[in-house]
Amino acid sequence: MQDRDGYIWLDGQWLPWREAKVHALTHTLHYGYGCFEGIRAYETANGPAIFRLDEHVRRLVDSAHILAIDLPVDRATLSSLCCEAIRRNELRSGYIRPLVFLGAEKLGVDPAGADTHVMVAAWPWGAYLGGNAIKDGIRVRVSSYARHHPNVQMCRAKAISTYANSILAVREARRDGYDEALLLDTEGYVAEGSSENVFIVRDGEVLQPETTSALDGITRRTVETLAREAGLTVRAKRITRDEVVCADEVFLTGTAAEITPVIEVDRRRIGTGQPGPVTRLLQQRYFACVRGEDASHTAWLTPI
Ligand code: PPE
Repeated sequence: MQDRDGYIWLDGQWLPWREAKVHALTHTLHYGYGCFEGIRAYETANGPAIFRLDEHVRRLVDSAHILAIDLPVDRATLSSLCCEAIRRNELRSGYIRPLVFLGAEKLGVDPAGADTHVMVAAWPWGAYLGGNAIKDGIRVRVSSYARHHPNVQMCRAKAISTYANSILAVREARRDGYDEALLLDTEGYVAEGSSENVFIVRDGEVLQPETTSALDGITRRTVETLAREAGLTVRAKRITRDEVVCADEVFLTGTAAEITPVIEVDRRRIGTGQPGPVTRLLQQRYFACVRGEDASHTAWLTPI
């Protein structure tokens, strides 16, 4: 990642990509305290546009607030930096990564005295879970690791530190030959994927976990709206792992993973073993929105 052309915004300036560096004693590098966002820009007929930028920037500000980190930049500045990251790097589509971290001004767990730093980068990023994942679906295992309890880490924040949990889970899943992990919460109910929210479909009803431990995903919220507009019932409830394996359809949602069908969980086939009709319908509607082809949702796009 480090050896590329392009520009990264770091603490007030656009630096050449290779020069956007931090010191080895950076507080966040030692203790993982900070937060970030993951945002996609898509190619539309009118040039690149960022999908649901306001919601992502708002979640970043909320994440910082949850962590009690004072941001040195406001929402409007963050939004314009995201647009500028696409523009400066001459991307037609891409993934934008704003990151808030604490600096090398001091070490020791208490961050008092460490300055807040902000970085924004953008680069091209294709299918997150592999070339055919979106078309053919993926195989998932229930993780032996539980998703954070909300009193261990406050789970509405997209906090850097929560991702050690995601990394343990995804490495375990891949080591065992699966594509992705599905984490349960500490009570044993379905929470989410290592970097995606999860939905199941049963008898035409779209169900999502009623959980306080999953990230409040923006793709999840988009899918909820699109499913309702398609006349489907969407409901949040506690979901158990046996309900997942007995579902007609299962899919994961996330900015990076978009809408990825799950065709197998713990070596049990889901439905027909092929991505199902509800998943396909929601994929179609989602991709129409992000590409600016759905006139009723152009408000979700910020043209660059
Ligand atoms: N849960 C987790 C734990 C998560 O990381 C993500 C996004 C989601 C749910 C879905 O949220 P949303 O993107 O708002 O729909 N994961 C981001 C990071 C992926 C990465 O590898 O980095 C993403 O999809 O951008």
